[in-house]
Amino acid sequence: SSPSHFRSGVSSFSAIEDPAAPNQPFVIGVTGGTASGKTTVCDMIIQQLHDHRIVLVNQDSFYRGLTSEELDHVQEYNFDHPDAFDTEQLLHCIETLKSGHPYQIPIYDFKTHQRKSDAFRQVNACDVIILEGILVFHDSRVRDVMNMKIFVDTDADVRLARRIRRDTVERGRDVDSVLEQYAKFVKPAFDDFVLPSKKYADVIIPRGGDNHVAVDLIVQHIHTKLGQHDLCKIYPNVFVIQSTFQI
Ligand code: UZR
Ligand code: MG
Repeated sequence: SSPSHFRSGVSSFSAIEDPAAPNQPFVIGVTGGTASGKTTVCDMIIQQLHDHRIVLVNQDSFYRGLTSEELDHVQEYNFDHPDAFDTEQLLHCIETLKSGHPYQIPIYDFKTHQRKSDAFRQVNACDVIILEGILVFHDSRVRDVMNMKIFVDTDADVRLARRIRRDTVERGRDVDSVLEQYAKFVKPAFDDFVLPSKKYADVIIPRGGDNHVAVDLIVQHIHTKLGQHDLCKIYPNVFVIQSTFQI
């Protein structure tokens, strides 16, 4: 291969300086409005990348548990605001996984608005991290750990219809409360925080999980990038020599 080809492996320098550190995983961010099909797109990517070790990290897992005062006024609580998430902990999770160590992800219960006190989801070192959630593009520090940013773009009426079905069936809510919360918090936060983050996307997927062509293209790209990572593992010295030439 040509030297220019090898130069694309620059992200592996730190791994070479520290022989104990493995090659860093490829981090994909997936965002979009509520019920846009983020989870479906992630599942499709994971299925098609079956030959790699992939960890899916949901921003939902990093919801802060509500205090008893907040629970008393849960109708007033804005779950769609960036402050509802523990972003420091999310960053720590991604950094830990990137450095090749396992992490215990909290388990959040949408019915009680609490984290489970006695259980975690243990995730291990991996080749690919997919970070999914409504506000994963909001904080620049979170955006900066991503190698690829995907925005799932689905019409608001389709999303609301899905949201009603999901919250009533899976999250134990009634239709009136879902609609009230949508008008009061979900839609304004989408307009204020989610939609403006679309400009950071590398790829925008119309129609979410129905868009097989888009997902195929994304998977192709990830395969290419992971192939380059694999080259780093086989020829680590090439990168060191290349860096000397660049200086
Ligand atoms: P997705 N959410 C709840 O309904 N209850 C909670 O305890 C925590 C979050 C909702 C949240 C947001 N807001 O719109 C949605 N509200 O979960 C994000 N209201 O989940 O990305 O899967 O749509
Ligand atoms: Mg989801």
